[in-house]
Amino acid sequence: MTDRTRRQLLQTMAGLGAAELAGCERGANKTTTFPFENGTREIVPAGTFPEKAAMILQRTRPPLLETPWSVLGSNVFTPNESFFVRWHLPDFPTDIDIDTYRVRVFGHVEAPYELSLQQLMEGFQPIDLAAVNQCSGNSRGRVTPRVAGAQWLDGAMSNALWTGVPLSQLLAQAKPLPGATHVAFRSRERLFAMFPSRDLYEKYVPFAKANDGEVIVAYGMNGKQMPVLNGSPIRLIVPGWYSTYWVKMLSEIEVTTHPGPNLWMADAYKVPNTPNGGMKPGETGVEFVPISAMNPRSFLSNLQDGARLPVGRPFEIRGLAFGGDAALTSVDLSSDGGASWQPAKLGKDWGKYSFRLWSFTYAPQRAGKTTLIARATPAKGEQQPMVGVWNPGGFMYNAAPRVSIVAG
Ligand SMILES: Nc1nc2c(c(=O)[nH]1)N[C@H]1C(S)=C(S)[C@@H](COP(=O)(O)O)O[C@H]1N2
Ligand SMILES: [Mo]
Repeated sequence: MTDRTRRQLLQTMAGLGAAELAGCERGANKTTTFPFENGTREIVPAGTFPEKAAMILQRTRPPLLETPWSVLGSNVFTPNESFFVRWHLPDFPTDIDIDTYRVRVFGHVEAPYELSLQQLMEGFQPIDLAAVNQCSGNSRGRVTPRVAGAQWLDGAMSNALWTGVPLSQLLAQAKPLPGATHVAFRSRERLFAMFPSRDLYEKYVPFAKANDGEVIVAYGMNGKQMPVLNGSPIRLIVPGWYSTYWVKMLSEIEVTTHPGPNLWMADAYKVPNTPNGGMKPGETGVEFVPISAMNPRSFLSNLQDGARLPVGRPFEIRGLAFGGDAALTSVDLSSDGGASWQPAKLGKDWGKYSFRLWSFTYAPQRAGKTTLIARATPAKGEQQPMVGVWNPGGFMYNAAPRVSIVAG
């Protein structure tokens, strides 16, 4: 993002005061049906939610909006207006005064300070970084046995090119004291808090991760301001980690000497302390830890179960994939139940935290039904598994996608 667009961003943000959450008058809207029980969802038309295109409605207040696969599956960067939305608390600000907005950097530091948006944008060297924002519960509807929580299909994730200031620069200016272990991030929802211990969104990230130079306080999203619902004017980007850490409307950055004994860290968003975050349903004595790094995933974009393909004629299968918290090294396809694999052609590499498009030319050899499986392999860590992990939160699901086609 150039200096000029940064200045323009400051100006356009001034217009945000008008953004009001739509009253959601809904009548005979379209629906879509996900491939699981109780899977029918309404598709709300463009403009139902401010700055948003047509979205799959999971919940109105606070909004949970899933990105339609027709948009997600064919774009390396998800357009801002189609980027998925997830809020936990109903009362978040929809009216932001960019002149008085401040972010405070304080806590276990020698030199606490606060910044206006202008100081953040003009006083530091920004970077651009492509990164997938994925909800820990993405694809929860596919988890078996079923678990409670938002029953997303695969659209609780999106990818953007983020512009902002590496958090390491902001921390350096505050001069952290010896003994700092974590950094806490809080958002503007707390200004609305009636019960401060619960009505506040707060996450803690280990200090070393927060200070790694890739964690960003972002103000730009795909070269534009971010929609209010995606955290305007600033949000945290934790590349490679689930989006529960990507605090929107960020207003406090506190260096701490503890991991945060609050609801969001101690109770919610915890996974079994096993290599893949999975366990057996009903298993006891399992140790739980806060969720962190994402695992690899691949998706098929242009084939649905039951698709008919002519025998012998090449068909270009398309999809997208990402490596989780490591680079994606390959996407491979199998048409024999996983006995043998052939590599897909990978599209442009936008960096290790980004979506990557892929394609694979497939010509069915004989008539009949065939199951195709796609599998992502990251530079480090486990390959995408054939069976999705299970845990009581329905987190980290990443089974290799499969689709049955009929050749004839
Ligand atoms: N302030 C604030 N930030 C938040 C949340 C929230 O409820 N409040 N939810 C988190 C979770 S769990 C998700 S999945 C992402 C969703 O980001 P998005 O709405 O931009 O897609 O925001 C994260 N950051
Ligand atoms: Mo989430």
